[in-house]
Amino acid sequence: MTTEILKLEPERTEDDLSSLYSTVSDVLKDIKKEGDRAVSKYTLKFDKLQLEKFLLSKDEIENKIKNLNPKTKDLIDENITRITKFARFQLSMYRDMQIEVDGNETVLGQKIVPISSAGIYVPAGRFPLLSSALMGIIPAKVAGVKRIVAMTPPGENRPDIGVLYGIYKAGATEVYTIGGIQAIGALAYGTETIKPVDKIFGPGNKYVNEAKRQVFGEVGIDLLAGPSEVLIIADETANIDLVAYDLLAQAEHDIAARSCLVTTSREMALKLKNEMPKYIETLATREILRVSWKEKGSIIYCNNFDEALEYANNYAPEHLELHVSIKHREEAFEKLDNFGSLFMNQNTPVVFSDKLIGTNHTLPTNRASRYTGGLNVGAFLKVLTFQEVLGEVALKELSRRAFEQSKLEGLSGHAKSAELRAKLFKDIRINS
Ligand code: HSO
Ligand code: ZN
Repeated sequence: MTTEILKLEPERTEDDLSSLYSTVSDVLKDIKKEGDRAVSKYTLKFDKLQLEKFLLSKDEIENKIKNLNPKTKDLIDENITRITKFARFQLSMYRDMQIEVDGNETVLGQKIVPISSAGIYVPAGRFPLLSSALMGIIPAKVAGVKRIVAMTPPGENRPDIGVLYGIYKAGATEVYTIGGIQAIGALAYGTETIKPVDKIFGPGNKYVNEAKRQVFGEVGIDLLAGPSEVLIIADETANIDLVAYDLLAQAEHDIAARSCLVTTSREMALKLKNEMPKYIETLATREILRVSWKEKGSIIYCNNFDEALEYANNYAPEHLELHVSIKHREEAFEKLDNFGSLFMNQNTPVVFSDKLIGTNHTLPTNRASRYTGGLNVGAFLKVLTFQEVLGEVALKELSRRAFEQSKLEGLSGHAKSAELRAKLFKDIRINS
């Protein structure tokens, strides 16, 4: 192995998971039992707010967003157009279809149906991310979900007016100012004034994530999005400024955000190791960056490109940027298969997909890209199957086989159900 670690993020220290578990489960239990009263109680406890009601009416929303400056509206409107376009394109690969087997006597098929209600959690972190709501609401709308419930934390200047504009324009049908565990509990169990939803989507802090994990089963969930990550693969052709700022663009999210450079250029690796502090000082988010780069930044030098690809596949990052030659780009595209979203060349930074390029920015973190991709229209759809036996020849054969198998398994009810079918065949193709 010729990989050399020039800078590695320190070992992860595990949070006290048992106290997280019990805090969340206590709140959820209370919300399940006490409904609105518990939501109010925890809003007072965690958000320090005594709220009369949580629902924002259409009039209230329109009143709040009417003074949003036209430039911000234009940015959000264009994002909506582009994200919608890609979600529609993704929808086009889902089709109702059927196939005839057994000499056309048996039909097997699938029917695509949207879930009927979706809860979209819209976090309100240190920075108001104007696109976050769009990434959950737009694919829901495109999929045909009828009831789209947005929940976002209350507080001073919350919801951010731009974010609220996005929630409204993207197509939420109900908007509540509820945050954290309370929001996930209200969405999962419902309260006297809020109907529960079928599936909960959207990123959040560790409490939101844990709450989503605990309500899974009662409702569906999308994925558990943790702190943001980027891994950049750079060869000798890369531009060091672009690499440095793209690492920092990710690291500035919060002190837990992770940035990793994997490079076949030893010169670049050494230079960035030394110069990153200088790059950091050029940005207004330097206070966060100093911590996140120190705690979570890494630089890995690989002696050959294959090793760089292997390192990336094992890291399984949320975002993966390629700053490499055309030859390496083709090789990378073929061999990389663990990433939330891939940024194919140095003209295509993560910030484009964060905001507007059109692909979804809610992506798997914490190595979850080993087993899933990011949020997409398919998460709002159910692929339901059906089958129909039409002819007697097919029926006899299916009946015989199902009967025999049921006997082998000791399931006599199943055997009877199969056997009777053959005896009582009815040709439903003949009008009766
Ligand atoms: N990088 C974040 C999304 C985002 N960043 C939006 C800025 N705006 C998670 O993928
Ligand atoms: Zn970002």
